[in-house]
Amino acid sequence: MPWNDEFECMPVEKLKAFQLEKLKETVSWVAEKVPFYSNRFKEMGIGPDDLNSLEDAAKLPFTVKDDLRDNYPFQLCAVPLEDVVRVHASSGTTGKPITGPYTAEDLEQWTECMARNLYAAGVRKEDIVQNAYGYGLFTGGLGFHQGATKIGSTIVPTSSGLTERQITLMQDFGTTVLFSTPSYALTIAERAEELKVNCRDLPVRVGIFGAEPWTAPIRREIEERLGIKAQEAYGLTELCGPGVAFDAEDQNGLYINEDHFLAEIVDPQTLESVAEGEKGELVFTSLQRRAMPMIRYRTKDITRLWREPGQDGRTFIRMEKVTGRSDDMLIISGVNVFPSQIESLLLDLEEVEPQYRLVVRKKGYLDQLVVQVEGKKEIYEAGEDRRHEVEGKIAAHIKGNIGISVEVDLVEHKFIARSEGKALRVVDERPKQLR
Ligand code: DLL
Repeated sequence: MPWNDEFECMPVEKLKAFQLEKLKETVSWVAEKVPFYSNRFKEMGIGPDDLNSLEDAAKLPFTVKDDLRDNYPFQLCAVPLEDVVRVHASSGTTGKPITGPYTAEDLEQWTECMARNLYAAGVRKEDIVQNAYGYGLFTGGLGFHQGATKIGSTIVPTSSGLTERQITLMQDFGTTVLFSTPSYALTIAERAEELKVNCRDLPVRVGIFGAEPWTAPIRREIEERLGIKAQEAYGLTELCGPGVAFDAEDQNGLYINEDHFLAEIVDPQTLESVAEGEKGELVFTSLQRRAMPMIRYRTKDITRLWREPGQDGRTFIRMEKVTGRSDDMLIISGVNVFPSQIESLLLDLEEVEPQYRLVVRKKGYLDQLVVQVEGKKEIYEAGEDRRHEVEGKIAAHIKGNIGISVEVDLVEHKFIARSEGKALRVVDERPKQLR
């Protein structure tokens, strides 16, 4: 049974009518309150009255991250600051941060979305949940905290880091649920193995992971090493944080909280809508947010959407696991490559650990990709010949599957810095103007 069957199982036609009503309300709200939007609507000659079906959302202008940066910190805010009860922010890797202000009602709705996510993963009142997402400006810590509070679970708010203490608390408190990024879950698993703690013997039975792309083989690796089910949370600061989409126990795509977010897929080049089921860039419009609603926000996340009757009667549209962002895509010898493709291929091979880094360099006019991956201890220590043999095997596996030639560097154990939050997978050493 879902957390909120009224919405999660709403008949599709009724859900769409609800979305249309909320879309019109949101467009009227921002047209009235946010000059940035009212100016754009005027320029395009569009307003709430032009929205007669959900497809008409495609007439609205897009919003991109730079719009948020240019209007930093609160120029896109639709309420006076005295009505804002919390501000989160995300810094990204370059430029100014972007802000996420919330009214009290926005916070409640976010909490509701998170409760749906956690409940679908099997979290209940009786659970002891260890929250190893960072608490602070990042939305992960407090977002998960609020959802678990709503369900009534016992929360252990460890935040990220201090890995040994995470493991001690898991043992001492009998943690049953873990929240963290997937890369931090692997860091915890590895440290536990070093400390000779067998996580599979601990009471922890489920984890909810997100905030960064992770492939199906990494999911299996986490499940195997921690002896848990690895469930998923997806979201972004611009919309609320985690709680935008979540999977259920069947792990078959992520249900989008459609009463809060209208999802579309567009071709990232032409920006035209693509047909349901086709891959492209995910675009969201907030439907109930008051402090800073987003109109057609381009996430840069690549996925596809489909609708079919879901687990426990859910009717929400589903999105495929996001394994890449359009801005993480590398073009190597003319071939488009996502880091996640390399990740999946590396995990096919038993000679390596799931710890890798992709370094992009310029060699003459060409882009060169160096795959640094940690060899299993016994392989790395078996000497140079064996290392070269494995490097050759990895390069051939990548060439055979995606057709690009890469240089492989089998590195020693712990060469790659361990992640406590979002892992850094790509290091771009090309001069800025040549990327
Ligand atoms: O990462 C919110 C979050 C916190 C989600 C905790 C899940 C768990 P941002 O820091 O603004 O917000 O980063 C948002 O992270 O556009 C995706 O590219 C990526 N991302 C988030 N969740 C997933 C996921 C939080 N499950 C950006 N799979 C998004 C793949 C994800 N990528």
